[in-house]
Amino acid sequence: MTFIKPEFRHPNAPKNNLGRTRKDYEGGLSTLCAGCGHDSISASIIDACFELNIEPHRVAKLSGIGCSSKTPAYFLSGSHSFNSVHGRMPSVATGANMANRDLIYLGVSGDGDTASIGMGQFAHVVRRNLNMVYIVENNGCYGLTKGQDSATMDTGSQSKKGQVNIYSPIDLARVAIEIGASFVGRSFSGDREQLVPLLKAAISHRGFALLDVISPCVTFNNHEGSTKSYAHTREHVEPMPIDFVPMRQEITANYESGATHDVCMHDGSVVRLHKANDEYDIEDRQSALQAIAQHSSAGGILTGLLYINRDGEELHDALGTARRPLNTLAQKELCPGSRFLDSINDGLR
Ligand SMILES: Cc1ncc(C[n+]2csc(CCOP(=O)(O)OP(=O)(O)O)c2C)c(N)n1
Ligand code: SF4
Repeated sequence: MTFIKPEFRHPNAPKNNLGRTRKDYEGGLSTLCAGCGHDSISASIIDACFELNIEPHRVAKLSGIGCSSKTPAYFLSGSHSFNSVHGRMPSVATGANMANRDLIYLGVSGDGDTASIGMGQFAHVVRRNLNMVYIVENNGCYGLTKGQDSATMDTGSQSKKGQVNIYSPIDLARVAIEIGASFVGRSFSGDREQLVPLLKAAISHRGFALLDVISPCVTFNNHEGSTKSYAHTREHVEPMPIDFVPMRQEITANYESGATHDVCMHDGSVVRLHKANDEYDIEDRQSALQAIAQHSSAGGILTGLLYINRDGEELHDALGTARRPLNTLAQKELCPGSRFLDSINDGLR
């Protein structure tokens, strides 16, 4: 059977400030299983980029290998894209970002791609605070290779064949906070109301932003006994709702005073958090780690913006690299001549 994506769209479809419709942010037709959480995440990325008025050619999409890593083909067809090797997306992202700091880097990975073969690369891209959004589409299994357990599968979670996982899970959000990530959020593919503002905030953040998104695999890990199924996630999710107000837009929403907390980002945009009863300080690393651990040991899944550090230096700041993308530097700037080299050498004596 051949699937063709319909070209027709409503003539009065809403347009953003660039005069573009949502269709301009779509990609090819998805080949994932119907109902896969990854497709909902793609739809949220499309919404976030449309609403942020991002020109698609200003985005670079990067991924590893897996069903999740296939998804950049299904959004932003007008963007740059590189589908790399299993677990190696972070080094490709680092190289591309170092060469051209003017693009928005969106990395998409899976829990297998990140928490097993890619764990080493993940750790280093986090601690270097590379300016990128790193999305883990977390289904607790290796979907593409037919559902083996991944390292994020919870202890006691059952496979489709009834086998119980005996190992401790790796919580990527906690690992990332521990080793220096400057923005960490968790969400659920089925909660677009939370995921879209979280994506917008992550894109606006200057530095490394991890989004660990529970994204059920309907084919291999959506049964009773699995802790990454739609039913289990819906039942145990404890969302901290957020709004995102872009720079230059007035904050109009009116909430009861004391019930919200505004976090101002570098570019002037604002993340507005709706306080939960047990709200903690999301700008305090220890407090964030403690809150996530407490919710998880009580069987809950805390979602929302879990941690932010607005003062961290991103990699270009730390290295003092050229302000302009390397491909815009002319021969004269790249080779300023022997007198300039002599002055550098003199400065080092
Ligand atoms: C070097 C290497 N080892 C193993 C594989 C086989 N492989 C392909 S995808 C995958 C795991 C995918 O799992 P995940 O990243 O969680 O993505 P999902 O398919 O669940 O979205 C594996 C082990 C590979 N392609 N390359
Ligand atoms: S196998 Fe699982 S992860 Fe892969 S497309 Fe199907 S539902 Fe999604």
